[in-house]
Amino acid sequence: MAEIINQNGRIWNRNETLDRQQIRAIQLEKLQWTVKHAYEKVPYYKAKLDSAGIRPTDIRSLADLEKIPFTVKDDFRKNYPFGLFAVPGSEVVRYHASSGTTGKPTVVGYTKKDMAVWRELVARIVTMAGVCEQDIAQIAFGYGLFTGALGLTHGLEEVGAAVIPMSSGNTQKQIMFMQDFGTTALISTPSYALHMAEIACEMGIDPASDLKLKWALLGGEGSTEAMRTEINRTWGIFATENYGMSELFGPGLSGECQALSGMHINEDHYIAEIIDPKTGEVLPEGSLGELVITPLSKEALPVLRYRTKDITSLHTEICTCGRTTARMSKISGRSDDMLILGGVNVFPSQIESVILCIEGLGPHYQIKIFKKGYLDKIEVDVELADANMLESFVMLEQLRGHVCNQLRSVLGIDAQVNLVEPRSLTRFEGKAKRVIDMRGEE
Ligand code: DLL
Repeated sequence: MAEIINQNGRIWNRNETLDRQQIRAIQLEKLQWTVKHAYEKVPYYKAKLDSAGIRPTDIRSLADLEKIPFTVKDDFRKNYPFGLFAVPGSEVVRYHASSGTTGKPTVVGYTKKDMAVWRELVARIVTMAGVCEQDIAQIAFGYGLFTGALGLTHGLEEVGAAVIPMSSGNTQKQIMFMQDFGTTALISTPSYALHMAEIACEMGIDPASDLKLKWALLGGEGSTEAMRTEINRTWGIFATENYGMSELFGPGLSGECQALSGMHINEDHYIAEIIDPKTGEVLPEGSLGELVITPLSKEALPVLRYRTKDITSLHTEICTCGRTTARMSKISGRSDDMLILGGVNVFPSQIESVILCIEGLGPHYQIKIFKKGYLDKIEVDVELADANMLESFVMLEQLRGHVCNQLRSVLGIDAQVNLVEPRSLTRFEGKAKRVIDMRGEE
């Protein structure tokens, strides 16, 4: 049961309301434990810290964190599958893995104690989002090695909500269950939430009025405010977003409360830093940069200063919900998926923001990048909101011209824009793949 109840809803754990000094004291104590644990139990970390000239006893204040070298995804690949584990296999009770686009997957493991921490972390996120023991939560993430589905299952059960472990896909059946079971919370990626609403409409069900859905907890991929607005409108709900990654437990790292002013980080279990992705320099509060996370409670797989590649900023002013934990802004892109087009840096999320603010366009789009001669070219396919628009060539051309102009003025890029029929682009049941980069293919 949530411990604190105020006018903005419940807070699961008092640790979410500690003052900054108390949070920092907990962080230091746990950081010292984590560094020692990694140093003593993981030969790879011992070698890494030795070559940086650092002993666990050198970590005397939180400022000493900066001395520790970063961990990157490649460290996991080099140590595939269990080289970074700090406990014997007999103590591991769960494995998960995230599929990379290249090479071996990233394997992660949990002890019994890790599982209890993970459950607690997700319970907090779920509570922030408004879900409680009265709710019926339908999980539309794919079950399996992905941490999203089981992670949310554990946290939702911890708060006492009833879980329907639907998995992703089988969309018509999802809608039928929503209707028949009276589902009140949908757990999915934002792109799949949009797709499900379309299928419901096709089935003659108005998602906003024929279902009991109140909440959506969206995560696993980014989305813009415009996409959230569209999800709220079509489903008639209040959607929040949450963030995490397999190497850092999975979901449970941070989530939005109902004040929607950033995602609260569970700071008694994580230290967050923002760095300049090019130089590695730590940036001051409020700066946009790459998120680096040091989890503080991981037994099976300690990780020091993990470079997430996700671009965000941190804010510590107190939130109206009563939580004192730092918040991270929406992920605005990844340092590794930044597109460089003729020297201009562009994040796919910026293109999405432009498209979704234009009336007449649906929320589905696809970005294709290719080379013409030596030049980078970008093509954006966007679905029209209404098939009737295809009938007026003049209107279509005007709209297309408007989209091109907006992309040019906001992002400084010249894109070929194709307006396509509603429902003609690929839909995704898991994480959406919006960008197809064909530059390496010639
Ligand atoms: O996606 C964990 C998760 C599942 C979080 C469900 C929340 C809900 P991975 O498969 O390891 O773990 O992928 C991690 O997904 O580095 C981000 O790039 C992206 N990501 C996850 N949540 C968000 C979000 C899970 N809310 C990678 N906004 C991360 C933007 C997100 N990107």
